[in-house]
Amino acid sequence: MSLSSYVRQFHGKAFSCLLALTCFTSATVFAHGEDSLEREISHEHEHGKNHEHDKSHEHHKKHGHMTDSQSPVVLKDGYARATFPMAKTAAVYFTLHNHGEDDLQLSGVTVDAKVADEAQIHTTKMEGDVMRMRHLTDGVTIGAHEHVTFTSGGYHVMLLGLKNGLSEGGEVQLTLHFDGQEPLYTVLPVKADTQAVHKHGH
Ligand SMILES: [Cu+2]
Repeated sequence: MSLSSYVRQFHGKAFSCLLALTCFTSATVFAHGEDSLEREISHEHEHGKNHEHDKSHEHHKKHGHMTDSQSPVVLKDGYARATFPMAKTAAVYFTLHNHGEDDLQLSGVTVDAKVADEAQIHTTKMEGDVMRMRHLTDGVTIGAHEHVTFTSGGYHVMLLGLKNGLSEGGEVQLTLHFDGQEPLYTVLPVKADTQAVHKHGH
């Protein structure tokens, strides 16, 4: 993706992010369960259109998702790529938005032990005509008011030591760890990804 199209894409999303910011961030960070993605989306709409903040807060208090800390991190469009049943590795993709005033460091990711042994932050680079992945042990920086997309051919979270592969319709429980921030717990759906070109050498 060229820089200019990246910037255009970011600016297109910035406005809706701003509208949703006030209450949406904490709702997203602490939401969990298999319908967390749908909840995030519907709440964003709710906030954007109606500004029914009080009603939404009630909902989250009732379900125990609301806390006093306001994390600046919002995870969107997350999913894990389905694998064949005996696969030992899988890739996870999402976009992380940093609505805060300070740069954020995603320092590591952990995965539910029932799903896989380990989760690593990887980057992908072309070396000649070979695509190679590298484990980013220092993590990834998300600049203030910026977002970073984890996608096929770029940054991704790699699950290692899958217990049963990942089948479409399943889910993956991940915890994202940030320097100086509350961890972000999220449950992502498993989806078949027909456009992926990601190959793994693990
Ligand atoms: Cu990888």
